[in-house]
Amino acid sequence: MALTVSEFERAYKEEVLQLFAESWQTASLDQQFAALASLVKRYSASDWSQTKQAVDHNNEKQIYYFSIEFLPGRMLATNLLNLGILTTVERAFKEMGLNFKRVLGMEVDPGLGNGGLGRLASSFLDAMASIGINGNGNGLRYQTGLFKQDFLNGYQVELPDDWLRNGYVWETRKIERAVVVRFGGEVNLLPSADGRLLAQYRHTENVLAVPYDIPQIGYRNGHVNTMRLWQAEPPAMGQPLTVAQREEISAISQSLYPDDSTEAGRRLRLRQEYFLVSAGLQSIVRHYRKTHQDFTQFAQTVAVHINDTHPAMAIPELMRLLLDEVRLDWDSAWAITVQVMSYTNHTLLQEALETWSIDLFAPLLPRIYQIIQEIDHRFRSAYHDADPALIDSIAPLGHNMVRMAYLAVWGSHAVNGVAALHTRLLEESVLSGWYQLVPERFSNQTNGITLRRWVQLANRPLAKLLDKTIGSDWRRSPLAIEALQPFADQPKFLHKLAAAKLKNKRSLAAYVKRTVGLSIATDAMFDVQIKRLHAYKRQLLHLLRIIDQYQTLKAGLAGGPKYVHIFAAKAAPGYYYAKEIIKAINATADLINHDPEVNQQLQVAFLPNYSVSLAERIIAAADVSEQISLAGKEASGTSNMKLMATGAVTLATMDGANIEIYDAVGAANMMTFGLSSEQVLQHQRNFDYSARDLFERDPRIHRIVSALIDGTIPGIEVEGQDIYQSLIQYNDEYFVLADLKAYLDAGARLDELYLRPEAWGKMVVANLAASGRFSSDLTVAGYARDIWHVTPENQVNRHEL
Ligand code: 6GP
Repeated sequence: MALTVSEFERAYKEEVLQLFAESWQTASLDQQFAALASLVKRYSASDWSQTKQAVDHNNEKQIYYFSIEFLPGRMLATNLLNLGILTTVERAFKEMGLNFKRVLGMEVDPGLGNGGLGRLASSFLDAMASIGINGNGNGLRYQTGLFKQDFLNGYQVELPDDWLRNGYVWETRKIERAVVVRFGGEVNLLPSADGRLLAQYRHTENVLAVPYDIPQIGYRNGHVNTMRLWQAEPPAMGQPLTVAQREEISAISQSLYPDDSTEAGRRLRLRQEYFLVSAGLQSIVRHYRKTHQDFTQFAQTVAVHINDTHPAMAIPELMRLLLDEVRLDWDSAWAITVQVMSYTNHTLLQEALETWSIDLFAPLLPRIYQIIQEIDHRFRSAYHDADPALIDSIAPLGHNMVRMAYLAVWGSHAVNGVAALHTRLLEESVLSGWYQLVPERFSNQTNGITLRRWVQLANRPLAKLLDKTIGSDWRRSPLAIEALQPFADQPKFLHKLAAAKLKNKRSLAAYVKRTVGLSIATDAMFDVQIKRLHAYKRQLLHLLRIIDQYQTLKAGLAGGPKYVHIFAAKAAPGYYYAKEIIKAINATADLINHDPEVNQQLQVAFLPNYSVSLAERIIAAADVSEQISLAGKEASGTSNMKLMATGAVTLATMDGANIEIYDAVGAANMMTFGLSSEQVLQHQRNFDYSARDLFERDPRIHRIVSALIDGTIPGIEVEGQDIYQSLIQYNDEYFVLADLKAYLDAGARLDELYLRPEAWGKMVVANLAASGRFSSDLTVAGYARDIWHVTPENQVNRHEL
């Protein structure tokens, strides 16, 4: 949008006055933020309304991205950037003498997600708007997020993440669009006038689903989509409810990821999932009916994407609506449903493949269960000629369970994994039976990231340098950054690149000092591992390398470059082992940071409360990106992409999207090590891996691992023992020791390169130049082409590669 500095200033001052009856000079930072956000929302309002009108007017296809999680991060800077007024507003703030950065910092991170899956969902919403397709988010408006993490004596402490306490400036409550979602009760199928059965519900628990809409502004294209979040409320009318009943209703959208280790927790989770899909689909069907007489056009105008299995009940729910409310026959309803639905799998971990016991499921969702039974029955009949054992093993119902992933594949026309290796492993293992049956449904769509957020906004020094060096095309066309490659040989440019990195390191160092009181050396190599804490991600492996570095320095041997190891990770509240790793890292950090014999060379910072905003601070400052999951476990990873895109060099196993980063940058520009997924599988099949052997035979491994239990690291008597036992006694399920030697060697090679700034700079440039292909704009263009069958207004294409 066109806006001059003085126009903006005038509007802003007026906004502060109108909202708070305050002059802009006396307004608090919170008020300054709220006024700016409110103005931005206003600036986007007409585009938002026009985008919605155009959709209806032209009968354009809409994508609905159903996800139990979103992690949008702060939105203000993104919205300013995407409206094209970021620099104008910055200038105005400077003129007014207001602190723009601090105002941005007043925004809360929405507590709507846990990790990669949620962040990906949000990056897709940004991408859909930015490439100009009609793509809307459909999620839940959790009152409280996962938790706020702090450390007490090195232990994780979980504090409530009450992120909505002061309201959320970007949302609009749309009570007039509320729908009713029904749980429980009885369903009777009664004959009706049209000769078919009519489902009649009795004694249901009715929950009002109230939507809150948030604009999703596209990058400088006037396209504004909607993220719709549903809140559960007791209905205004009907039977009076007890306090307990009202609470049970509100609980549905109360908090993200309730503890699922209890039956009550599981039931609540199931209620959340159904609430999400039923509210979303009811509103989609209602909207469609406003402009259409019949359902012949439905699959051409609506696509529903199931983001992992949590919303897989969208399949039987759409069937329910088409059968019971629209009154279609089964075959027509099923044909529409399969055309509308598509499903992305995000994990190979067995424990994350959702199943629901029928005992829990059937009474809570009787009609949905009936429909799933029918789906299962018809699936089995359709394949009565096939191997019965195969069909049995992949049917939607089996072992007294509803198997969500299988339901999702059968009810979708397209199924995809999130990196090439992941998709292949889905086809070969987790979903191999399905792949045999319907191979044509499978495709790979490698994840992507919002480069605008991670480079344009979170790495301003780099962004400026890119503009000066190759012009600003890269801001709109991600692949244009390839033009940087020739600069790998220009020492002057490499110098500037290093200077930009140093600037980012200084900002991060100031933040670390402020928050945890540690002064980190900005002339050190910043070695970063940021992601959820999980055994398969192997933060433990990283810790063992740190212990090795510590022992080397203590032995008086010359170390490599100066190191600052930076961690950020939350462990699930019930994940005891992960919490022990956190404690062990913190205890080691404490030991090292306070030891004058080593702390000039080596430091460790575990930053609490990993979040999108914290990631924005860390990533720009990183030199090394640790992507060291056990091969075959990390579906894709996305921090790997964010880090390489801001000039970090990747130290990685051949897992997930690391492999594609390797393909993009070449062997010379990334350090890989460790077992391949095939080798891991071999060992698991042959039972020929012995961690104890390695421990006993290799003196270095022996020395490192022993530090966990011999008092080297004070304060981890219990944790050190447990971790030690997980490695030695229980044979190291995640092959940490199997990969340790190769990891240490790879680290040493990286050290050598780091000590040669030109060699390092070359690698950094190669990474930057190759980063464009990991833009989520391109990923989403792939979904649009292969899965949703829509054409973006703004053409972007990975096939340009
Ligand atoms: C994650 C995967 O673990 C990660 O590898 C991937 O990059 C990300 O999804 C986005 O695709 N999975 C989840 O967060 C999850 O909850 C059920 O999977």
